[in-house]
Amino acid sequence: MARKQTALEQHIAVFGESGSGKTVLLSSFYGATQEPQYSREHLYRLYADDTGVGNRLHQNYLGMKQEAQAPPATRFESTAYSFSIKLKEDSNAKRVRGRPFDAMRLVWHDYPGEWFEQDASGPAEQARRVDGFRSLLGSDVALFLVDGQRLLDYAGEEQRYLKSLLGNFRNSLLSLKGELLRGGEPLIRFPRIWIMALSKSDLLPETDVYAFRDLMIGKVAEEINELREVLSEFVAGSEALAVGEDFLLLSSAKFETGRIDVDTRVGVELMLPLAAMLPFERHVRWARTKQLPGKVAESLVGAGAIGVTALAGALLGNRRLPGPLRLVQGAVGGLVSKEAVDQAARLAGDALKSMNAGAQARHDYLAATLTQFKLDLARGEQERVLLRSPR
Ligand SMILES: Nc1nc2c(ncn2[C@@H]2O[C@H](COP(=O)(O)OP(=O)(O)OP(=O)(O)O)[C@@H](O)[C@H]2O)c(=O)[nH]1
Ligand SMILES: [Mg+2]
Repeated sequence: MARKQTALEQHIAVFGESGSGKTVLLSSFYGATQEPQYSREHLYRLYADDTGVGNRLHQNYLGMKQEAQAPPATRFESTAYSFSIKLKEDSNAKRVRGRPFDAMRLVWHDYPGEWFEQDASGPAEQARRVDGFRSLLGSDVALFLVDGQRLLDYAGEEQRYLKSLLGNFRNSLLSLKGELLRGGEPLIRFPRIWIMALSKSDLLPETDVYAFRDLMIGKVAEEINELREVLSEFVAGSEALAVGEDFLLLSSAKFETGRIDVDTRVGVELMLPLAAMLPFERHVRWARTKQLPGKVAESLVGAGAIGVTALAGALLGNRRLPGPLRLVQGAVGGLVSKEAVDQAARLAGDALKSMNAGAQARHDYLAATLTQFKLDLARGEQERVLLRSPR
């Protein structure tokens, strides 16, 4: 009997001033997934839900790779790009039926750089901005880009750039606040993880993620706090909010004269694991360690949140495990206990590696992919490209 197709959808929102590298990042991310080696090295394929959009991104990528041509500026566009992740064929029909979801989708929201810098020209433009912003409120993770080129331009007085970057964004948020919060009611659904990401990090080869964090905290701790305060006015349960606690280095390619090397990248491969796993880990931890208002806890980890139990079930491969991991097996939808969700979110180190190896060996591509995402994040931390908040 055919059952309804369900997709686990993860949204990510990318904020950055005009020229900070958003379109190149998206094109580099997507283009690499279309290379022949990608499907050899991964247990899934990724494609754009809209073929035309996919071709355009792929074309951007090929333009860089083959003609050393960066994609044209897109400063006025606010767009959501939807990608589907299709797992390799699993021959075990029973397991496929038992999957808590059949597909994964990544929705990438590109926030136009221009909105950062200029006030809306009139009511129509303002309405467009409010709509654009509202569409990305479903994202759990937001990436806030700090432009490596601008840091270089302001070497020695980086705070001048950083203060204006954070200040402009804070102001643009404030100008949308009245219209976004109808009746002043704070939002339950809102990006709660704001990662500070250094784009074009290839221009600053000496800077690892710790140095980037130290620069941000050293120069603009106050402005980060102010941004956190403004963001916390938008959300219900602002204890469950991490602004400037996670850091990431990004480089979409190495830009040289006459050549753009798209194979030399930093952090781009972490975008998918971050979107898929970071909210899961964080929300479960918050629910455990913080006193959250009922509605907020429910939206983060309750039955209403499609992600958490489904993801935990899939990650653990719906297997019966010893110790505290007790899974209610067999039920379509991958019912798992609260403890199992907790364990799945905390899974790390050797236990994670052996779960991943086990899933690969039994060709459970869903569990293998999700555990691989967690391994990827751990490797990103080891390589000092990613720094996750300990909170
Ligand atoms: N060195 C280096 N340069 C980059 C990188 N990514 C982007 N650039 C440069 O930055 C320029 C602008 O990048 P875009 O991706 O178009 O910027 P954007 O954020 O989309 O800008 P708007 O569309 O105007 O909002 C590119 O043309 C490249 O020259 C990177 O990873 N490394
Ligand atoms: Mg752009």
